[in-house]
Amino acid sequence: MTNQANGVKNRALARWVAEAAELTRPDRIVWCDGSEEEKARLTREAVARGVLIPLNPARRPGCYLHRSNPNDVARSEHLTFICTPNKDDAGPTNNWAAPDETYARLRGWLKGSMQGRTMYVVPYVMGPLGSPFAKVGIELTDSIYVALNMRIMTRMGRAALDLLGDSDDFNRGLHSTLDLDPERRLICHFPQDNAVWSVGSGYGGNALLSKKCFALRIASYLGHSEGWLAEHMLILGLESPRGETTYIAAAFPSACGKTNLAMLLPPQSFKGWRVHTVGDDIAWLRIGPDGRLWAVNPEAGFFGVAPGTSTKSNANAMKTVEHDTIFTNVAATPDGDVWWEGMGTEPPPGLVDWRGQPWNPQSGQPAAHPNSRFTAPMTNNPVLSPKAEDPQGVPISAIIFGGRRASTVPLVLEASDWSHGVFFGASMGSETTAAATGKVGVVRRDPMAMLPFCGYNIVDYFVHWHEIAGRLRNPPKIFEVNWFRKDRDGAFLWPGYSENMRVLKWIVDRVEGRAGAEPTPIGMVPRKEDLNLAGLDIAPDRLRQATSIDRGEWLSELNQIEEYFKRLGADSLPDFERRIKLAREGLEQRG
Ligand code: GTP
Ligand code: SPV
Ligand code: MN
Repeated sequence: MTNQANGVKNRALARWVAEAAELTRPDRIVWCDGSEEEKARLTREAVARGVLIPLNPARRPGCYLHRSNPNDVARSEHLTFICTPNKDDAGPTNNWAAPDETYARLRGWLKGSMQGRTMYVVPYVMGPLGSPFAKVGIELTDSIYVALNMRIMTRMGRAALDLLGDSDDFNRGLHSTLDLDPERRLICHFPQDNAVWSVGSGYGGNALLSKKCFALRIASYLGHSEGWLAEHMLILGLESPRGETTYIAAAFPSACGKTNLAMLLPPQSFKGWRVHTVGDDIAWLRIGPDGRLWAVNPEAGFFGVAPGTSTKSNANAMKTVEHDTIFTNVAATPDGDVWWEGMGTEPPPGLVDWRGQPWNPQSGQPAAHPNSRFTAPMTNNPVLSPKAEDPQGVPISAIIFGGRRASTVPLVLEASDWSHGVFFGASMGSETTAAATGKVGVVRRDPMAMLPFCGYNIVDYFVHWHEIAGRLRNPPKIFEVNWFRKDRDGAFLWPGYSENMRVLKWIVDRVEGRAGAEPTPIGMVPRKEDLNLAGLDIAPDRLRQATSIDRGEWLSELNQIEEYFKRLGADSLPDFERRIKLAREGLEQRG
């Protein structure tokens, strides 16, 4: 076995890599340094092995296409485990398995799993370099695709080893694709060891261990004990024509619009307003010395949903993926470009589908997989915030929770205070999407969009959210939104995308005390005159449907929320009980 440890001095790291190699028996160990030379070398090798397909350099310079195994195209929530010594620490929403047994089982699968393969040692930093938020992870992987994606998604290489020094405080991620057999696929978290072992999958959140595994599941556990929050949130800065920027964090479940909102291009009528992206998927939030909530985006790239992305819906994302992007499971055109449903162009003849087969438009099958994705460096984004690399992060003035709900939830609601906002987040529901394997379009409760990502007991998580308030002198206002309400024919009532700017503006105006609102039993809502609707083409009746609160729907919603909290054992949290009671009484009085 060759092992270019490059004079790595960290003994804890050297020992751990040696142990993993002893178990998995790779032919070679390659320590990634993050250099351009290394990128070129790994890319050449990936192309030679057919892992990456070069796209037409005239149309997509520096871009490649990857096709996953068709059985491995989304996160596998049923195969994801939190392995704490006590089952109760994983709580009622997580799959749990005992750590000792799980390590033993995985060791069995990993024995010799890298024979004939290369082990890449991928050191990375989550959070801006020099930030008090920053944390180091090391992923050992036998996937060259993972190594190349990690180079885009994180601050990868030398910088991480420099930051680590001789400390043993780093996330230990061990990843092996084995033979991609779903029967031998498990994503296991050991928060007490700051470790993740992921086997049998090469896809996204299952395999890029920096992302959902470390920056959400393990980080939320660390945040619980250290007094901060790791959340499934975008972060954006909204700049007014006067040049004042307000920072907003928003939690929506997977494939429910975070990337789109984070890169929003305001409509024509909003002259002088600009959105700046700080992050599109994950936020680490801490209480600053000023008593405000400060946020950083721990990532360095976007792993975004391709379908539905067009010049019309998200022009900034289209620009972001023009160069130096890895596409996964999209369709390929005969001239070496990419295509997906909702791109806004007709599918060209001779299209090859995400499996690599000629696509038949009559087949009724999509050409791109519904969870096909792009991996692009955040610096490609034309509206990247100048604060994206700020070690201190940005001060958050508003938090938005949102889901994908065909009915019930109105366009926007404002909470009366922090604890009401925690109730919004804890009780939210959303229709399932293609981002995880399983049925699509079923409403499930997804507290704070963290159901698949909270690395500890969800009831403790709710309490943690409540306790944060005690240390905030200037808490953000909290809102709930729903871009996805539908009419009887199944068409979206609200045009969404750029037009969501109108809701963002109301939110900023509420933060500044400039706009009005009307109280309802569910929350505060804008009256028609409180929203800037200039230049918006929407029938008054449709707007009314999008913003209305239906008594019957909400009484049934409250029953479902109450039942869910009971199932979790969260019904005894005094504030939740009171919120449900108050809302019910209010609705009943409305008659
Ligand atoms: P993850 O990366 O899985 O966490 O997803 P995300 O929350 O970043 O979702 P994204 O912005 O990629 O959007 C997912 C899908 O929702 C895409 O197909 C979008 O086109 C669609 N979408 C986003 N915003 C809107 C909206 O305002 N209205 C409607 N109707 N669809 C939207
Ligand atoms: C999500 O599913 O929320 C994602 C994509 O952002 S993945 O990296 O696969 O988790
Ligand atoms: Mn996500």
